[in-house]
Amino acid sequence: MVDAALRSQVRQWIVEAPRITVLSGAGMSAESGVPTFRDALTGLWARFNPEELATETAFRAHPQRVWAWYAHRREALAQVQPNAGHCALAAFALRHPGRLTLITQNVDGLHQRAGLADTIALHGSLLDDHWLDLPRTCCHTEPIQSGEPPSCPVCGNQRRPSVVWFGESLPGPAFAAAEAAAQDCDLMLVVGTSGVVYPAAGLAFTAHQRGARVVIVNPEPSDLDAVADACLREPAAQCLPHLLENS
Ligand code: BJW
Repeated sequence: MVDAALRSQVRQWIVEAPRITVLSGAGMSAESGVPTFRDALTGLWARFNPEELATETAFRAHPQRVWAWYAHRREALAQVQPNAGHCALAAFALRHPGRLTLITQNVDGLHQRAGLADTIALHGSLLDDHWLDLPRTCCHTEPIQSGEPPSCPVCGNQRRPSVVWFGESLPGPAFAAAEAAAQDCDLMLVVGTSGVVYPAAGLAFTAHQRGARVVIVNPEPSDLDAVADACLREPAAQCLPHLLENS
């Protein structure tokens, strides 16, 4: 059941906060029809071991299988739209220029499609790919050979999805911007993440340690609840419009 008093308290905190940072995860896009990772029944990893798909080692061992899995997810994205939660965040940012910074772990591009072009994407993008190994001259000059994965016809270098796999560093400028936004905010909204993947999850601890209020929007408990000033146990697309509209 919705806790109307808590929601209204959080609305007040939003009104009062000069700088708001949002950290979103897969649950943000669940109501758009994008599966989360760790949901026991419908999550992307309910049937797969992440180690077998979301690492560079897995890609090198089984490039066709891993490429096909990402290609399937990329195609599925063409069928989905930003939901009311994405739109409420984008509309708020438009009404309050410079006040909201959005950090996402999501690779689906839905925040950007909702209008938040300057979203800080910590884990890359499912819509892009790049060379697996350092590109040679031929990779730049020859037309890419189609296939699963596509490759350079001369040296065999393969294209890989531009997402951040386990064991890989996050894009440096994006992570630096995210850390600055976590350090400098007055309120952090943590939406739809289990909070188990680092260093992204650590941003909520940073915000808390620096004195910001931390509010979690998630129907289920998460690993970040310990640092939360409030946990709104609601789905993002229902909760965010109530929190952000007319403020
Ligand atoms: C709803 C909802 C609704 C549902 N509304 N909510 C410190 C401690 C321990 C380990 C580490 C550490 N530091 C680094 C590590 C290692 C590792 C890590 O974190 N491992 C842990 C899992 C143990 N991290 C890394 O390897 C990172 N790199 C790194 O640290 O580099 C430095 C380094 C270099 C060299 C060697 C070692 C370190 C990289 C992490 C990359 C993560 N990549 C993935 C895959 C992307 C590609 C792909 O899409 O396939 O990113 S993993 C996956 O998890 C994906 C997500 O962005 C990420 C987070 O998941 P998220 O978003 O939280 O989703 P779920 O499914 O977990 O949760 C969904 C939530 O939504 C749930 O809570 C639901 O209840 C909720 N929900 N419906 C609101 N309607």
